[in-house]
Amino acid sequence: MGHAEHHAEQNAAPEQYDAVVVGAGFAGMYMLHRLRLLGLSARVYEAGDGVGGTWFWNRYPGARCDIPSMEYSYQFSEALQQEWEWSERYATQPEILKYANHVADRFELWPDMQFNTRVEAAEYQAKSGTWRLTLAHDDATDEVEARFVIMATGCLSVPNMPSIEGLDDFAGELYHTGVWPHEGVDLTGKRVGVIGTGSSAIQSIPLIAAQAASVEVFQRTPNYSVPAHNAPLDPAYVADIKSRYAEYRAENWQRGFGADFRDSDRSVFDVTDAEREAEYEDRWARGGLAFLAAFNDLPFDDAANATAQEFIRQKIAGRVDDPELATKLTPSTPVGCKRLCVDTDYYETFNAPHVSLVDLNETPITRVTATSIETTARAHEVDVIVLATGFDAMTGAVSRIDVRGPEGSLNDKWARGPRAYLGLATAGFPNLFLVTGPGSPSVLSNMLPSIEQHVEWIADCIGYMEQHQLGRIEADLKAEDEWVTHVNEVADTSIYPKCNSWYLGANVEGKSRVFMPYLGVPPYLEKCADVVAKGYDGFTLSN
Ligand code: NA7
Repeated sequence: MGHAEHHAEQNAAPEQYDAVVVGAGFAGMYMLHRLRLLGLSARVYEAGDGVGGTWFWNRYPGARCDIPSMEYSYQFSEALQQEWEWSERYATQPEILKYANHVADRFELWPDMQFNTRVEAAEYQAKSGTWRLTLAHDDATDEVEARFVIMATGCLSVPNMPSIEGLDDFAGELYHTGVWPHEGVDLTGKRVGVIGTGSSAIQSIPLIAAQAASVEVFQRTPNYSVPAHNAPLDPAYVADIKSRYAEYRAENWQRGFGADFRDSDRSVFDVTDAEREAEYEDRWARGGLAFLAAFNDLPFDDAANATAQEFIRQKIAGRVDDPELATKLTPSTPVGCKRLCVDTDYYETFNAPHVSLVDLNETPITRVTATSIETTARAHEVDVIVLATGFDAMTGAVSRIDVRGPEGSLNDKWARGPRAYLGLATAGFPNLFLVTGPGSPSVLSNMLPSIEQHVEWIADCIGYMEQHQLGRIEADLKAEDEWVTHVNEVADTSIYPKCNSWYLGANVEGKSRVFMPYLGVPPYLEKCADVVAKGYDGFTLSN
């Protein structure tokens, strides 16, 4: 019996929708809103028991966004952006989650969202031209059918669990930053081992250290971090932006990460050494990711990037008392090649006597026992292990759904790395859209505006199809191949392929090493608009 017949036998008449959206993060919520505006029936399925996506799950101490809150928010509704009050320069996870809930209330999204429901499979039905989805909830499975499927599954939604021998035998408390307990964790007086030193670790370690009796940080690769200089938002600053919000947002579109980035059009080599240092000092003093935009060649030119590396190295040396420890905390990779981190007192935390670093390059972890993390040197006895080991980024969530198109499975197609046209659709999978999928700027941009741009593109496309009574859209393989080649060519002109980052999938064992995001917001926006202007160039539309 074929896969399809088997399903049909299980459930003779699945519920029918025009569109199913997978995920109730910022992408899924806005997608639902736009589909409703088109007059379509739509249903959102979400594995968690609330909205917010990555902000629903990542509740570790210190979790906050490192894009300024005034631009890490929706802009589709002027009323919404005027009424919402952010309290700090960088919003905390609880505040972002509150905002997500506010949006769900304000646009009455709740009735069309179903929680605690995981989409396990999506199978294209050749006869009807619809997708049949298998849903898992409350120990039961269920099926629904939809003409369109939109994967709003997020770029950082599947935790990367390290395969360390004995981890399951650990008798103490074990947490992953990406699935932190909702009730919080009291670490008072505990001996804590933190594995990983990416953004999640760098944000949480100072707060963990404030509670714990001891903190041992197990570092495989040091990361560069720039101080956040977080602060309450100045009401005058907020009022100014709100008086010209649309203009402010438009500026964001000219830049990848937003207006606050103040992208420079100068090369490192256009200025004197003193001017260069002054620029770095100024950006360091203001804080945040904008450091990376000090000169336009930092992401592309090794010699230019080396000047930024040297500057941060000096800063780390100035923040850590023990010079040997400072050296261990100092990366040797290009700045920005792994995602730059933004911290509050990360390096200073290592000056406290109860905080120490275990350099896994010197003494790798051999196994975890019931009571310790063992390295080649010794057993480190701990009560709590915090895995700050990141995510199976960009493709993890989609790859955990068994997606089968008319010609085969998506996981087979993507076995040697994801292939998608504009990160919006993938050839062989009609009427299936990806929000901020691989090959779109996504994680190399401010995610919120990028999500909105994708949702609007997809909604406009479906609206166009409805208007012209077209039932089927599929990306052309040729257009997709050309786009994937272009994504790689652009990446190869940059520093990004030069270290083992999650942008490349290098953090996940066995994952193909392919650079997944597209580097360049303005050319990407132009390309998306051009595709539409040319009647969905690179796609085949039919009845
Ligand atoms: P990241 O940035 O992927 O960091 C994960 C960290 O965990 C990183 O330091 C890894 O070292 C380390 N890691 C992963 N697996 C292991 C094993 N097996 N042993 C030791 N260390 C390990 O994830 P985050 O959650 O911090 O941040 C993700 C993004 O969220 C961030 O970039 C922002 O965009 C927001 P490695 O560098 O791979 O050697």
